[in-house]
Parts: sequence; structure tokens; C-alpha cells
Amino acid sequence: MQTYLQENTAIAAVATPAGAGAVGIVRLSGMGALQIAEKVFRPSHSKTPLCGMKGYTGCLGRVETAEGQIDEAVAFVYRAPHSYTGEDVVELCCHGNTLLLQRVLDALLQAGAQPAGPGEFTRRAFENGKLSLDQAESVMELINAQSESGARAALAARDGALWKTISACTEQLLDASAHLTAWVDYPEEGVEEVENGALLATLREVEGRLNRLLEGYDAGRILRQGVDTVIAGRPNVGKSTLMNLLAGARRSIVTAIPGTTRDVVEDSVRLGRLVLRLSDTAGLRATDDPVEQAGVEIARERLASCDLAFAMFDSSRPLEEEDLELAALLKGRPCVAIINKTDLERRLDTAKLTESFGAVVEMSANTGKGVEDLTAAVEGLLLSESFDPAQPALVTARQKDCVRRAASAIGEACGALEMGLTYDALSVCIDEATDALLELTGGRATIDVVDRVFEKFCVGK
Ligand SMILES: Nc1nc2c(ncn2[C@@H]2O[C@H](COP(=O)(O)OP(=O)(O)O)[C@@H](O)[C@H]2O)c(=O)[nH]1
Ligand SMILES: [Mg+2]
Repeated sequence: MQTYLQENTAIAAVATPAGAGAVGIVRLSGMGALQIAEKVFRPSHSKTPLCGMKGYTGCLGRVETAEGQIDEAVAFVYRAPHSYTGEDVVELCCHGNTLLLQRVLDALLQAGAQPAGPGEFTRRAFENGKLSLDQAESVMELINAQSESGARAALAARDGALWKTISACTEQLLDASAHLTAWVDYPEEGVEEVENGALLATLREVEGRLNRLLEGYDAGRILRQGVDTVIAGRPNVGKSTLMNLLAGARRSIVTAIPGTTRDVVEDSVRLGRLVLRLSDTAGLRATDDPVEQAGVEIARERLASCDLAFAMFDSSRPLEEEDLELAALLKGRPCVAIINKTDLERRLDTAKLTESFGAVVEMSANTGKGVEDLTAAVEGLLLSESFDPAQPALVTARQKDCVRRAASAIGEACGALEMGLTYDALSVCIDEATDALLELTGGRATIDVVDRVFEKFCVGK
């Protein structure tokens, strides 16, 4: 990672979430950060002003302005380049009251700091060579991870697991490209001859590593963000009852009247080792009621884009047209068929469903019988045994897109080599792959790309 420390004006923001908390932190980073903080911070006991403090030290004091004291606080000082951003940083740890924190922030802005934009601290860390672009993205993933394995995967990425793999691939491609260029441009200089077999082996090896990353993307995303799961089925099969059972609370209205649920009701629930982002939807049927129609339409849209569908059927009633339509709609998609109301006398012909669905679970949403089977079926479908959160993994769609472009350019390079095309044509493909990988790590990313990464961050991070 290159280092190009910049002399940026000081920025400040509240770094902790809004609401009451034991502590709240106001962060200040950049040129003159210590001088600005010193204007509003009075040490309680220490004779050393903030500007005289060493890095990694803290001091108890008060935040105050001409108008009076705002809060008691501990000021932590970090000295460039040994800080998160690589710049001089002061963190004022105050009481976690949103109003007080806002006043502390205002005092710092009055004293000369600029308000920080979304992700601006992390952006400075990137620009100052403290983090690669993919590591910056993993910071965001770490904050938002929904499961333990998701957090572990993000932490591994933060530590550079992906960066190392991508850098190793980039090195191999740069070596190959340099060799080709030397061989083509300076044939008399005693450059070692390019061996097609060895070159092809190198390209295939890099392609293989990139393809393995691509294969793991969906499994990793599901672990980090939770599984977007839609409960679908005819009216009255027990969708809302299942929602409430899994949520452990009354989330959806349950009645014996078909067509009760019209809006999408959502909740995050834990099922085994996974977190499901459950959506209970309107029962699928033809109806004249415009409100219910809108609900059915939304249910279909959700079904088309979800990670997982629970297709529910009522075991106490014969299979109907809408049941078969649902089965057809979900063909080839990740889904579990749930045969509900098994506590009642059976009238459903399950053979047809077993044919259409890979996973079929019998349960009673009323009594909770069968939830273990449902858990096992979902884990079996979505958790590959081989997923290891410590391994390098792609954590954002942007990263996936970069790797996909690189892998496809390498595929073209291999094709060019096998067809005996010129080394020039080959170099173009290899350079394209290298560019895509450098865009991933930020080694050669345009301002637009960097802007897009950081606009998703929150202010204060
Ligand atoms: N006997 C029995 N009744 C159920 C079961 N699950 C749901 N029900 C009943 O079926 C009716 C419709 O349930 P609901 O969850 O509103 O269905 P939805 O329209 O698919 O959301 C309600 O009267 C529920 O009490 C079950 O497992 N066994
Ligand atoms: Mg319902």
C-alpha cells in the first residue's frame, strides 16, 4: 500500500449512534485537530495542555465554551501517523446524550473544525494508505454484520485476508505482463523466452483463485446480511402463524378469514445458525379487492428476488390450482415446501409436492411441531460445510464485480494464448484483469469509484 499522507483540514463528527448511552464519542481528525480540541477542552488535573500530550494517551477534563461547561469528558489523543485516519486525532468521550454530543460537536465546529461527510474518517484512512479500499468496505460490513460468522468474515477482510489474495494475483499478472512486454519490445536484450505452457498455467491459477472467491460470494453475503426469506402460499395456510412462531411474538394478524394479511410484515429472526429476514406476505389468490390485489402483487415481486422461499401448504385441504402455480413459480429457486397443519386430518396429496420441491418439511405452526426439521432443511440448503469465515471472501457487490471482470479478462487471455493470437492481444487482456483487481483494492481506483464506496458510510465512521 502506498503512503501519501495529506495535510487535510480538521473534520469532526459524533461517532456513536443517536440515542441515550453510557458514553458518546465526538471524533476530530486532521491538521490542527489538537489545537482545535484544546480551545474547548480544559484538563481537570493535568497541567499538560492537549497539544503537549503524547499519542495514545488520555486526559480527564471538561468541554466548555465562553457560554459555559457542556460536559465532562475524557480526551484521547492519537498522533499522526499512528491513528485510524493516519492524521492527528482527538476523541472526546462524553456522556452518551445526543443533545450534549451535538453541543460538543458545535463547539468544535466553532473552534475551526469542518463537519465530516459520510465515511470521511475511513476515506482519509484509505487516502493516507492505512487501509485498502476493500478493507475500508469491510469496516462497513463489520459494523452491519448480522451474524457471528458474518462478523468474523468481515474482521478477516479488515485484517487484509482478501487484500493479500488479490495482491498476490495482481503481482502474478504484473509479472506476466512485464515479461511479455519485455519479450515483444526488446527481443535482442537477452530476455528469457516466453513459454506459453508456463504462462497459461499461471493465468489458469489466478483464474481459479478468482473463481473460488466468486463462488463463495453468495454464501458469505447471506451470513453477513441475513437471508431474505419470503413466506408464500394460498390464503389461510398458516403463513402469519409461522411468522409469529419464528418471531416469538405476535407480528402478523392471524384470523380464520382468508385474505387477512395484505401488507408485507417483516422481522429478523434467528433460525439455527442463520438469521432470516422474514417477510410474511398476502396469500396468493385472484381477488377483486384492490387492496388485497396490491398485496398479492408485492408478494410476487418479493418472491422473485428473495434468497429463500417458504412455500406453505395446508395439509388438511386438497391441493388447489394456486398451490400448483406457486410450485411452478418457485421451480429451480432455493425454497422449502412446508406442509402445515399436520395436527389436522390429512387431505393433501403430498406426492405432487415432493416431486416439485427438493426440501419438504411437515409441521404445525400452531403447536411448533416440526421447527427443528425446518431449521435442518434451511441450514442444509444454505450453509455449505466448507464455508470458512477466516478465508478471504468478497464482501460487497462492487468487489464481486471487479473480480468477475478480472476473471473474464483472464479467461479471454487464456483463449488468446491457446488460439495463438499475438502477445499484444494477450497483454491487453492481462492488463484489463490487472486494472479490475487494482480497482478492487483501490491501488488504481477512479475518484468516482472511491466516492461511491464512501457515500454508503455513516457520518462519524
Ligand atoms: N390446526 C391448525 N391450524 C392452524 C395452523 N396454522 C395456522 N392455523 C390456523 O389457520 C388459520 C389461518 O392462519 P394464518 O396464519 O392467518 O394464515 P395465512 O392467511 O396464511 O397468514 C388461523 O385460524 C390459524 O389459527 C396449524 O398448524 N394447525
Ligand atoms: Mg396472513
